[in-house]
Amino acid sequence: MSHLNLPYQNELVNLIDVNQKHYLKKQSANLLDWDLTARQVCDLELLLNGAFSPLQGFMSEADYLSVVTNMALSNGVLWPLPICLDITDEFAKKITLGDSIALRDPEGVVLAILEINSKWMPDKEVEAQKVFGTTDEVHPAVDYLFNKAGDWYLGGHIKGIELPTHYDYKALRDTPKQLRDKFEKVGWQNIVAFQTRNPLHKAHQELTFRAAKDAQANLLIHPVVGMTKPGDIDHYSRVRCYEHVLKYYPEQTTALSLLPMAMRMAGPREALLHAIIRKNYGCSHIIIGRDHAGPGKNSEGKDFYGPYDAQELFKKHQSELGIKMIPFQKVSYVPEKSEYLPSNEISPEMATEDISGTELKRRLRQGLEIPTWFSYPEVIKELRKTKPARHKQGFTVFFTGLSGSGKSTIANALLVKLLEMGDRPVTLLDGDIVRKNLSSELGFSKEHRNLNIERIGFVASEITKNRGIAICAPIAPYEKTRRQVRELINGYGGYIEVFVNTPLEECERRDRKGLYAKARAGIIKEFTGISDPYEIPDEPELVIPTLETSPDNAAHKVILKLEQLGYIK
Ligand code: PPS
Repeated sequence: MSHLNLPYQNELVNLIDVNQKHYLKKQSANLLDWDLTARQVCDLELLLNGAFSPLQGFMSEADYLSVVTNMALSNGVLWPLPICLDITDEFAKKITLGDSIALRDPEGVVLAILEINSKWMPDKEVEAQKVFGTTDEVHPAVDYLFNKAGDWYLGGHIKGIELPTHYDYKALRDTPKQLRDKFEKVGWQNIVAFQTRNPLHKAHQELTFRAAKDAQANLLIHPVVGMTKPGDIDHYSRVRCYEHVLKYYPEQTTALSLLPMAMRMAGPREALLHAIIRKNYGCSHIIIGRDHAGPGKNSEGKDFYGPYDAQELFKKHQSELGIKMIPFQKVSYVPEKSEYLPSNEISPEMATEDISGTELKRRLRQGLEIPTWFSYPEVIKELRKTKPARHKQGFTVFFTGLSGSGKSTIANALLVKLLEMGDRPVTLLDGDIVRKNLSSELGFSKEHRNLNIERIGFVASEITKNRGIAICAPIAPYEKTRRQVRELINGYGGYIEVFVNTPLEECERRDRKGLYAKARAGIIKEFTGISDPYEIPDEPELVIPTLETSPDNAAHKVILKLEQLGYIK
């Protein structure tokens, strides 16, 4: 792999002057538009502001293949992860090499023009295996690659028009150049970067402060606020926590800046990307801790990467990176010393205390005590606000089952019981009601059914996010769509799937609306259970066999389940 003395041009490579911007904006009006996904907006921002330097656009096929297989661009420069623009099949058909397209943010603002020099269909299996070391869809990046990313990639040079707009925490956002200039102004030369996607607790403060002291350097807390691991604490709460913790560092030693990156949770390879980015932001060192950028456990319950794999890979490429690693072991609290120590400094006879992420979540969920040795009172207060105990969170009860299975009847009985309790607002999104209002133009093709469920999921997620209760009762015949709704809502509160299990013969015997008769006669096409599939839920929280359960009793079972899960007290 080629070694470069000055590998990264720390410049705002793609930004342009006002006249050019005006010209490019005019030009973009005649171009085909691509609406960027949330992840693509993050990637584009780092391309435009120089954080991804030396990249000057989305990768070509040659660079992509070289990165996937050799972890280097085709010119030999170290680069760990593919940064390509994924597009749909439909959009790919409209593209010819040499075309330019306008890249727009979700509000329709043109951020850049992409001059396409490469268009290809990636082998996603190979990409997953080589880049992430697995094809297990529990890995967030593999899930994204297989289930969310488009089937085609585009590569090409980018002409930047403007950076994505952020209305939040403007004072804490810096481009690499701005941050380097700040460092220069205050005379900071040795700077240790600390990458994080979690709130900081006492262990982190100790670890980072120690690292900076050892390297005789200043410290940059550089949290990712673009996209992190699904289920992470939202960045608003985290930034409030970072600001609190900042006060615990000696004055003038530490800076906080936000990084609008989309993480892949790619462990060792991602650690290298984190280093390249921090080098571009002017840092001389980066802390690489235990399980850096780790995605957690795979579908067999094993860690995707070894705890120190990232440090090992970093060591191999240290000379190419131009930024030094400060490796860190896991730190634990040693009560007899009233301090945190890294595991290599803890002798076997010393007792230690730890609170894992999972344990912290459990304590927050149940409103239990969190010891003062673990965190700061201001941080705990923020976390309790954002992750209240379950009985204060919103949740969605999602009934699914055949037409006539009894979903609406049970949903209505549940609605009444929850209204009687009266501690949270309750909304019923029944299949028929939704089809009359939200989805009045939709039919029953697979595409329309999915759209219908996605809409219900979206509304329910908003209700859940705002701490209300949503009761949904559509047929929702497809497992994949139900899973998407589950994932969406789980990020905001509870999701309880209830399979209303009534055999087809019984639904047909009841036939309250006379629809089964019509479906059998071929008058209604694509009727669930008759001429269209119903996929039995894989792992619902509750199954209600209606042949032996009255609606009232069924609603009661849901209440008991909610109590057991802690959503009602
Ligand atoms: S889906 O698949 O989830 O979008 O269906 P959903 O919106 O819940 O359907 C609502 C009601 O539409 C009636 N209906 C049909 N159901 C299934 N297949 C076909 N082709 C169809 N045409 C009309 C049916 O009465 C559904 O109501 P429920 O309450 O489930 O009986």
